Amino acid sequence: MKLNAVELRRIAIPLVAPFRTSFGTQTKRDILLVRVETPEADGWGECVALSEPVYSSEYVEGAAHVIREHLVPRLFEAGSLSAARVAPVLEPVRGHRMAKAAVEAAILDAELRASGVSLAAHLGAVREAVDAGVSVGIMSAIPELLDAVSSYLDAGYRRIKLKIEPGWDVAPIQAVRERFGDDLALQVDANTAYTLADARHLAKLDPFDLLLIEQPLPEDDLAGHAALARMISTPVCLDESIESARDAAAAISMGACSIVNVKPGRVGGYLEARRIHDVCAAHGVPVWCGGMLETGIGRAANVALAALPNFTLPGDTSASDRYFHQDVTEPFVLEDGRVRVPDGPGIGVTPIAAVLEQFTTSTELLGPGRP
Ligand code: NPQ
Ligand code: MG
Repeated sequence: MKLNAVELRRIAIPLVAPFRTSFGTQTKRDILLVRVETPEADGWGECVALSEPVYSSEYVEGAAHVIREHLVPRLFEAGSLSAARVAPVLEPVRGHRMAKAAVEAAILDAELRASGVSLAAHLGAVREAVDAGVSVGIMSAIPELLDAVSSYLDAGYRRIKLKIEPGWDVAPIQAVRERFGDDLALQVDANTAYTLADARHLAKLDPFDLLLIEQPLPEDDLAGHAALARMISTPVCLDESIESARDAAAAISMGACSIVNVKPGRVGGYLEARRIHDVCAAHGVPVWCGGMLETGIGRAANVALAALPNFTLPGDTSASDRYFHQDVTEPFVLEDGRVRVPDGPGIGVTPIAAVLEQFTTSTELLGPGRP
């Protein structure tokens, strides 16, 4: 496949409500979209980097820069491309996995659209719909949290994830358990907000029978997670720590986690995400699909990934209206607590031009002739 041009488009979309995590509060999403033009088809990818480097070291302006200056020139130089060759061609560039993932996703989408194959089928999906979970932000008070959880359960969500941080953990979790009962599928996400010195405090979560605790400790502290996992009964799940299939294998073999959150952006793309799925399956470790408040473009691809066999826990694959009043594609909706896996060619959804224009803050077109 030949690459004719690459468009970088920045969009700004307001969130339906502020989303607070242990690393801050966001009220809008500033997103970089990548569109590739090939002779056969266009393809779309969404970069999950946030505006600021607070979830990981990547951030949207940096991602746009590295794509423009370092990734796209290498792809044009490579001549004929396939999605499978993108990662090898970009291998000399260290890190920048979210940037690489967006570019690979766009090329993969173009390739699959050209051949009429859905991303779900290409990745090895075994389900037509996936169970939807929802991530609930930190609130200023418990009654507000209970109202939020209640409305998500009314909407049909099959699993609740509470964001936690020191000072917002035992009491809110206890309140949610008491109000909604022992059958509620409940898990928590700390986004690295604790240290191993908090192990005895985190053991106080044991009685609440959580599905998992996600990324309690800093991303580079695998040994700490292994030690913590021996001190608490809640299963430890890693998010930020896992940037590759090799990381997943290492974390599993040292006992740092028994469950893995797979986010394609964090690990450099859907093809590496599938390798993580495979390595975890080989170890008997369940995985689930994380989310980064994607628009329909990234959400469509995540839902395709979540349809693979070892995605046995509900993901942060929520409906579009969890985050946005208006999505840039046809919206993803809950049907009996599930989201349908797109079955059209490529990611199976297409941005709505007028909506895209409305949210666009800048565009640039990169061609092979550019220095
Ligand atoms: C996580 N996602 O699993 C991330 C964190 C995250 C759905 O909990 C704006 C504001 C964008 C907060 C992207 C979920 C964000 C954000 C991701 C939080 O750790
Ligand atoms: Mg997380």
